[in-house]
Amino acid sequence: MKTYQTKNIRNVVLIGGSRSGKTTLSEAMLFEGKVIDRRGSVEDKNTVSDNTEFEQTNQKSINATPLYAEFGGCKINVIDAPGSDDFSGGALSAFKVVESAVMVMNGTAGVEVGTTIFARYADKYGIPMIIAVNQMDHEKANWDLVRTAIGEEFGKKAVICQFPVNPGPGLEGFVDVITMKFYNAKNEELEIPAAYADEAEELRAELMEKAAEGSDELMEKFFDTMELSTDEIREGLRSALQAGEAIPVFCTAAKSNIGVRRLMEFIVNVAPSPEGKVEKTVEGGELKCDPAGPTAIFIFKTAVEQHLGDVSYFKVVSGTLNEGADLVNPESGNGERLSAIYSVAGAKKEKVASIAAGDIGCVMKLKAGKTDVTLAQSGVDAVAHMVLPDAKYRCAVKAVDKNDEAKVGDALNKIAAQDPTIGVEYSKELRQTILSGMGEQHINYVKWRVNNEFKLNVELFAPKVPYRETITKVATATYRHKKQSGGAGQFGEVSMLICPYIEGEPAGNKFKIDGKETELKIKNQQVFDLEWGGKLEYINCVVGGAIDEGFMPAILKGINDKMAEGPLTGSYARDIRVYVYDGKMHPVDSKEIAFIIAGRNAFKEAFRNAGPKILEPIYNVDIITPNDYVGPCMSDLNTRRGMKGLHRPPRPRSARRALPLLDYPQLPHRRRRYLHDDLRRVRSGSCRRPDEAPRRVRRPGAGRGLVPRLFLE
Ligand SMILES: Nc1nc2c(ncn2[C@@H]2O[C@H](COP(=O)(O)OP(=O)(O)O)[C@@H](O)[C@H]2O)c(=O)[nH]1
Ligand SMILES: [Mg+2]
Repeated sequence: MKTYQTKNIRNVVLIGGSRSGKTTLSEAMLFEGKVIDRRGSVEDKNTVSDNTEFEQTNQKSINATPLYAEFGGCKINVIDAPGSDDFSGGALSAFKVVESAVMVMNGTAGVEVGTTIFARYADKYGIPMIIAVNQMDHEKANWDLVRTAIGEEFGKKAVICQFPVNPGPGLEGFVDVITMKFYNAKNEELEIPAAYADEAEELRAELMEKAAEGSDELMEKFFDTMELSTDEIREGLRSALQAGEAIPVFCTAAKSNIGVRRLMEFIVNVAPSPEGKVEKTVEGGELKCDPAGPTAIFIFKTAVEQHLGDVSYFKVVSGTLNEGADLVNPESGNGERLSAIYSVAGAKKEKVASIAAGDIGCVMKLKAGKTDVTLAQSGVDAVAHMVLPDAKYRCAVKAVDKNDEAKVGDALNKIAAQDPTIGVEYSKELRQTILSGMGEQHINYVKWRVNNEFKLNVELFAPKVPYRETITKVATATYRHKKQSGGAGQFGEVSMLICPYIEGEPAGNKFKIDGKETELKIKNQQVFDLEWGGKLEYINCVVGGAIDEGFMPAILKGINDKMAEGPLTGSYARDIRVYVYDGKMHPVDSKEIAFIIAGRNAFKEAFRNAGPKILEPIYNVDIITPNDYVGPCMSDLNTRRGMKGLHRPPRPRSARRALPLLDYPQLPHRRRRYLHDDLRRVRSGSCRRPDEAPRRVRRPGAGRGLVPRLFLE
């Protein structure tokens, strides 16, 4: 294959709901681009894109597959992304390397949950979007429904560039209002049939208006003549598309290969090329997509492929990559030789001599073996890392055979290095390894990989709940630690008062101690942010040198030790104010260890008397569901003690409803408005497989008359 110049490259990702036809469309694009001479189908399990066993068995895409088609003098790199939110990591990492997205919509269903999810992502990541209304040949194809739904979802941004003639199994073709031609089922370009001329004129007028908004010049011309040429429409659409102001709408029937060629033509003519695109670097600098610039490639996907081992897919962000290039990873300093480089269409890989800036390719067996990595000529910074959403689903994982524990750890870490939406961490608090991902299917896929690729058996189960402990009242305690028999003696005595820490409320100094109104003299105070969320305020009120200043850190250490292992259940304690107001020393035996022990025990005793409470984590969740599932979703959430949020966002115009749930309920007491910043860890507690019956958790402390309260993130 020849080396394509940057301006002749188009990088697009196919996004959209599951089963809208992305994989089928990519197959048709490859066929039109002469990469394959026979179209496979999802049902026959022989598409270029869905080429892994898991994908073929499940008849759905799991991985984002880079493909290409040579068309109209251009190389269109097509990344076929999975449609399920569980595997959205594939689409989101593709956003890092494409200049536009084709949103494939199911012509029988209109706007689906997947459409909304991925349109939001495209908007968030600033990726221009083209809509392809697919399955126009399906017996249930409904153009009017889809068109209305598009209008409701995308408003004025959506510009209809095509409409179908006789949608359904007898689909005759599409009228295109950019070229003002009719494309029949054999993809031939014909004059528009008279019956559709008026509708075409009407849509063209709307299209011209939208295109005119693309630039001031075009707007002027449009006002003067009320007419724009086809090229001017293209130019205007390109600007509006790139600015995120226009979403051109096309129609396809990928399975019968109708309209695909015309869509590709539009991509070549109007979709942006990578030329001049600027990537930010980790150091805040910029890398311009220029074939004459310094060589830098960015790895956006890593996969283990049959017979090939590790394959790294990259985009040349700058410069020109030649085979045999020696590059370095600017972040680790490790060098890599790229002895052979390939153009890639799924499993089909073609060796090439060089790849220019903006193009996508792959390389095998890199030492780095990781995604989200830059390899560049020395002196060039790494490209800024991908920004991916936080994990939505967590579970605990362990090896079935205890002897495999280390191997399972290695396997999970390897998978996580390849897929940045997978997280693996050992939770010290829960004493469990927590595996996190984008959804249940995603986690199950990891399990499948561990079983099949690494030949190890793992068990997934619900993680423990990360409870917290706190207090609700003021209490005091005095503890004397004395060890004066045999060897060196130890002596330390600490008197402390503890009370709840309330954010923004200054520390008081008037308390009733031993039945006497007492005013404490605050000498100094420090507020500590606790590693597990919440605060500890440590206040020194010791008068008359009862305890040396030098022992104060030892007492604090004792308190910290006990807070890390709460007196009630061993969970972390938080939001407590400690006043050390008195104590005793011994001229010889007082030493650090004595005060650590005295601090720890005094705290423990005071805590027990201070109305201790167990706190249970709650989480904010946003749920998007079709109207039909609102009821089941609500009752499912009720079985999990879900609370409906107080802050309802405005209802979207479309048929679906966004239900904000578990939004901050207004709890009556400020003290309960617990702020927890260590989101990740706390969230790890809430995950449960949706198919699993709600667990009856015997909450710690329940038997002791302690009613768990909630704490909020
Ligand atoms: N009738 C019809 N069926 C289609 C079309 N495109 C895809 N399909 C079918 O829709 C199903 C899902 O297609 P697939 O390409 O896997 O969708 P993806 O999940 O978006 O990748 C498969 O059974 C396809 O054969 C189309 O244009 N017309
Ligand atoms: Mg697919």
